Amino acid sequence: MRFHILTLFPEMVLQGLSTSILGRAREKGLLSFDAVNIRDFTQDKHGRVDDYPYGGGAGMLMQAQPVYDAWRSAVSGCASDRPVRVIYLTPQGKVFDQKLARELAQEEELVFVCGHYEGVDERVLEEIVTDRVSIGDYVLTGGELAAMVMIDAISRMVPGVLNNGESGETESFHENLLEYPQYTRPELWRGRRVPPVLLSGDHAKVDAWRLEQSVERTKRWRPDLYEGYDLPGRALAYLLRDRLFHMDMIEDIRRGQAEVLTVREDGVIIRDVPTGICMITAETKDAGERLLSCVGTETEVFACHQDFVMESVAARFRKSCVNECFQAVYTRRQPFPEEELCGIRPLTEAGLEPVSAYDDLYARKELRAALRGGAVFGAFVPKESVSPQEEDAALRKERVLPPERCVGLIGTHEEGGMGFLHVLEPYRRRGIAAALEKFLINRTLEKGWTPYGQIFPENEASLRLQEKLGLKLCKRRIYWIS
Ligand code: 4GM
Repeated sequence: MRFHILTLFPEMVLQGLSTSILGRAREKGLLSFDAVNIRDFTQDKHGRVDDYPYGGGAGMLMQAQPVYDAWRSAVSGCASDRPVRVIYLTPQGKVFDQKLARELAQEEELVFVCGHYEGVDERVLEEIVTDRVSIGDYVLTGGELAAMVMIDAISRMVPGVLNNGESGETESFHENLLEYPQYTRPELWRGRRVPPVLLSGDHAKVDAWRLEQSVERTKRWRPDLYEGYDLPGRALAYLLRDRLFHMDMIEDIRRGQAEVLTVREDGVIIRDVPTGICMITAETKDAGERLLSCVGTETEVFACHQDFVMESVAARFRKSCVNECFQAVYTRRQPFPEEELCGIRPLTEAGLEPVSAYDDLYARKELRAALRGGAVFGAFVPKESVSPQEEDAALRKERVLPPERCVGLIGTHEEGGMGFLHVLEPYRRRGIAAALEKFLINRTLEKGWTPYGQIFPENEASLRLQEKLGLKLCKRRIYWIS
């Protein structure tokens, strides 16, 4: 990786980067440093590169032309196929962090512009700078130290720079945690002992202790960092306190399709990534409001676990269409015996035609999405008779009619719940709905998931079916609002 540093003090930068790990990486050819002296590009016969600010004010500004020409010179030799990123170090920039270090370490070449005096003529910044970055909320006498801080953090992410074979990358799990305390010999120093667990030789215990220390330190010293730590794990710990009620959110996280937005002591909000649906639970109206404050107005659908949260959503996002549901969860792990009552097979969009009786259902875009995703199953029975219209259609399209008809269906909503359960009127009361649900429960269990569904409180037939199949019903309502 090649760094170009535009500066009035090239020797300061080169000295700082020539020792220790970065110096060795440069000798190995992994890194190279090109310090470009901005003063070499002045057109002033006295070698000046600064002047007074228009409009008055204290101090001097670096002029545009020498900076621009220094940049031209630095990038003239770059063979890169895309424009080289140019970073301007300024207290007004976006604050540098590990994420940006990781991102910049992917580049082949980088240019750093180090300002002095009171800053740099805005026009050259507009012309060449791609990223304005600050290393923290304080002011330095020049941009050089800030550039060197960034170069150090970026370089250690370049493969091979750290000699111990480590990637320089912390595990993503540890990303938002502070380091645990470390100890070396002697065991006893000025009356202070090394924590005994570290001498126990029990690696699992050592790991657990270190994690606990990291978590405690982060909570105490960097609560801002802790907010982003292990969001899925912390969300699950909260939601599992009321498992039936929160199974929709729990499963969304476990199935790996949730983005956990915020976890608080008194509530959780997640987004189902495939659908964009937000699911939220909160203990108080205030907690709900705080959770909702991190959601953009683009969200179309919310699943709220409390009426007061639903009211906040209605007020905040101007939504009014509300559906209330109970949640039923199949908490046993055993599958049902596979029955031979009727054939159950995946239903595709092409399979729509023989089931025109389901027009109302198919009008729902969720069902069409589920069909496309292969998440819908049909119950098929032998055709007793073929209507003249069906025969006619088959002849026109020169294809053979299937010998069966689809008389019922069930599917999995994109966000995870079982649903769409429907059986044609003449085929009801013969156990087809139960067979369909047993079938889908078995398929869901095979994936290692917990089957659950949401039922309208007035759908008594479905509530009876859930009870018959042994699902546990949670009678607290979930409010869908869109
Ligand atoms: C003002 C404008 C960067 C000052 C441009 C540079 C702090 C940071 C300077 C400049 C700086 C920082 C030089 N001080 N927080 N001083 O990253 O280049």
